[in-house]
Amino acid sequence: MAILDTDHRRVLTLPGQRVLELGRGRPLVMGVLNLTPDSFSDGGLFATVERALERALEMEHEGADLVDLGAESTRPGGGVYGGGARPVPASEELDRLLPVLERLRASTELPLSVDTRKAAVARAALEAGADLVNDVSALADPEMSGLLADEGVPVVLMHSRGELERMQHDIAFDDVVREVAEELSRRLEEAVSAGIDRRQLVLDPGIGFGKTASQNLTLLREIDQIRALGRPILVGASRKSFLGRITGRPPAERLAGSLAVAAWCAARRVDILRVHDVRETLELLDTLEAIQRSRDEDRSPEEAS
Ligand code: HH2
Repeated sequence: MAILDTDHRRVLTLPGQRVLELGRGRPLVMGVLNLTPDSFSDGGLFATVERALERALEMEHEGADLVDLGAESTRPGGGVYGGGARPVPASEELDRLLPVLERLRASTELPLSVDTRKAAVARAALEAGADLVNDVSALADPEMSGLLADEGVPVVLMHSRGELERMQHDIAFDDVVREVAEELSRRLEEAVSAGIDRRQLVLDPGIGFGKTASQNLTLLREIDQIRALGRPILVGASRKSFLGRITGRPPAERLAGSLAVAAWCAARRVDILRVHDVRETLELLDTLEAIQRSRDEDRSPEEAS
């Protein structure tokens, strides 16, 4: 089996005739830009417009394929996360998001996604030039699916259960992989029934959202079963607390664990990796790809044909 598979090309269509090509041989790297005071690993770091712009352009320079702007922390409540993030009203989310998004859009063609659960925020972000919507609630806002069907942009549907505030208190799966796959499949079909183009939908198992550390590991181990739903897969495991359980490290020191997950996912043809450490993740993926390519180049012409 090829480590980095090139036979699963798919295209997400962005506004303005632009595309995101998936399955080109390595996962795409989505850089995280948290415009929040309270995100679990980097809250407050990019809280000024200047600092946020600088980080976004730095990620572009490092080779990010897209950048995900989030202005509300989605840190779940309970367990290692304590009380969870404070929900913010749409007006506050927009006050954090729009000044950065507008200036970023004016400076780069890089695909920009908005990480939001609110249709009002998604609408304003798309008007300001966002290209895709990353919804960790998978269309819980009743206005969201209609908006996305009309806009026709790519959408990430992430698996989670229950309210963020209590999510880590109420964990109950008999078979985490089967149940996540079934629930994601239901959300996928609901999205399609609501008029969203199936070809624009990306699925995400929601690592860290209402799952125990060992359930997160099981989902990663069995990620092929989520891929079997037939849509591109995004994984967001970067710096998450299950990595801290393994390595004993605080969020900002979980690079090695995050890279291990990236390598695992690349070998299983995950399409998009949502990461804080863009440069290091790309160096890892480039190295995997070089090993793969060297094997192809070493083959004799007969073997390679
Ligand atoms: N994880 C976080 C936020 N958004 N989106 C998707 N699709 N998948 C994820 O796993 C995911 C996500 C949480 O990470 P982060 O943004 O770093 O923290 P916070 O929510 O505290 O801002």
